[in-house]
Amino acid sequence: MKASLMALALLALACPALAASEDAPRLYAEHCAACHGGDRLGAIGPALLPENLGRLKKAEAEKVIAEGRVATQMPAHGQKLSPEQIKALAEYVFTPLAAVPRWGMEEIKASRIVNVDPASLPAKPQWEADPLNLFTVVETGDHHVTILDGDSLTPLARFQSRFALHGGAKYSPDGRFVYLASRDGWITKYDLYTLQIVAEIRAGVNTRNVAVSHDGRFLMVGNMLPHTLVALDARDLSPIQVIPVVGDKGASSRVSAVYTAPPRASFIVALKDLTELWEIPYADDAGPVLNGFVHSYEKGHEEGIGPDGRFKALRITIPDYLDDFFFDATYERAMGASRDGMKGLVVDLDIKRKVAEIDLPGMPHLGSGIIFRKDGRDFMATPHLKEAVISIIDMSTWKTVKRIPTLGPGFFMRGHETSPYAWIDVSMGKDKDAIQIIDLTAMEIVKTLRPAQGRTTAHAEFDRWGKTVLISVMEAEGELIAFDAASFEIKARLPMKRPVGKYNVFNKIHYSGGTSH
Ligand code: DHE
Repeated sequence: MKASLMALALLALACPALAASEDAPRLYAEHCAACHGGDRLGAIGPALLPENLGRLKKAEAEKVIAEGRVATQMPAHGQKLSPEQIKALAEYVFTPLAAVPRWGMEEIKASRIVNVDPASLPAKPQWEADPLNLFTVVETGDHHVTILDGDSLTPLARFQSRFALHGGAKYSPDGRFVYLASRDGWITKYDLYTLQIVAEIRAGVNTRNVAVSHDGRFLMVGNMLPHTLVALDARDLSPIQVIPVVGDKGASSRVSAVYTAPPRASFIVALKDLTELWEIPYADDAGPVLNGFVHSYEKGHEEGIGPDGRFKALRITIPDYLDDFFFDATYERAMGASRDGMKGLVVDLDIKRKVAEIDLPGMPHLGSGIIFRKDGRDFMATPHLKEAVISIIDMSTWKTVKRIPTLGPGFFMRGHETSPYAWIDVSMGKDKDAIQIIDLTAMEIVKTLRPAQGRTTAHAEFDRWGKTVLISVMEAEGELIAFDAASFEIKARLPMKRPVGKYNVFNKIHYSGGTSH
């Protein structure tokens, strides 16, 4: 024993990297735990888990440890730690935890912060602007959110957000409140009328996204860690129920996405590790309806899931795992992107099974797709994360009617009921500074813009009238560029810190076919 310890010590002397990696938990406890939590689940700093670090590369993590992060409380450690120690720490935070951390009702409840009694809020906006033409702009560069007046293109407010907000901001049905989700599981409720945070709660350790019921009463949070869905009361974010995401054979799963299906009064949930799509009804009469429904189907195919409580889920067995999905205009069908990235599945939510396959290679980012009407029919258009193409699918036949070649693979796509054009980015390819505009009638690209040469430019969003389009220059010292939607001329440039997404109140609360929900 003594000999092997001695050998290790000698080896460590000869190899500082080995010494540092052996020491990583101690280094973490000494330099990181106070802010990021001894369990790496986050405290005043974000959680340091591979799932939460998302697209951050190890080399970037090393740079942050060495140099700190501007405009945050993250200090530089380059003077205190050797390069080997910094490397070991980066390696350590990218190591998955040995066991899924507990984050149940007790922990969720204890995390809730209520800043304002929602009942005490004034009935009217405390500022002059069109409340339905506001944009919520998420700036991940310094973890802030800007509330922008969509008419004057001037900010009404800017506030610090939780670390790494991700996914679309969601609004209450009247457009008054905005709900934001961070990758760390924090859900924030912000009042646009008084420009203040109403309440916050940590619903998970690593959250995928949040949906708001169309009647504004509930929020459903989909988590990756732990494997749960968490229902919240939209008024003050008090937790109602934690639903374990467990399949009929007992295996649990991460949530791929949860979205609201308004005409069904239900949440629809796709899962990363189970070949099931879940529907969770939230109408007051859902209980009895659900029970009747459950018994009318064969056990194992569909049944109520979860502990007793207000919400129960129905499962639909499907042939593949879904990473992302999208609805048709009636919300009777969900189109999902399959794991192999080769095809899309169409699942009929009423007859509860897959009804068609769509020829969709190249990992479509379906949540970013749009629906538009042409010749009296609905078409769906979607970008692909791995292919330089936009696919257009006739939603009555599920046939791909056109593949429009683009300058590169892209993330996002946007249209608007009043505009003949859709705007796409090609930010996953080498022409990451280009924005391309598609004429939806001709189904072809009519214009390529490069408003900020050499800089990553992505994510369009129309204003409520379809007259202005906002685009992000997604760089640390980035900007929001406002274009005239018809002439494609620049109307304004607003400096921002890596603005990622922007969400127009009117378009979201009216479930515009041209934007995400
Ligand atoms: Fe996103 C939305 C999944 C990486 C920026 N992204 C979403 C949604 C999903 C998703 C399921 C819909 C949530 C909603 O609106 O309720 N995103 C994924 C991934 O699987 C992926 C590829 C890997 C991951 O890290 O999770 C991924 N996403 C990114 C990024 O790297 C982006 C560009 C920068 C970032 O901040 O993380 C990014 N995702 C966005 C944005 C939206 C989004 C801006 C909202 C789009 C919208 O307009 O609604």
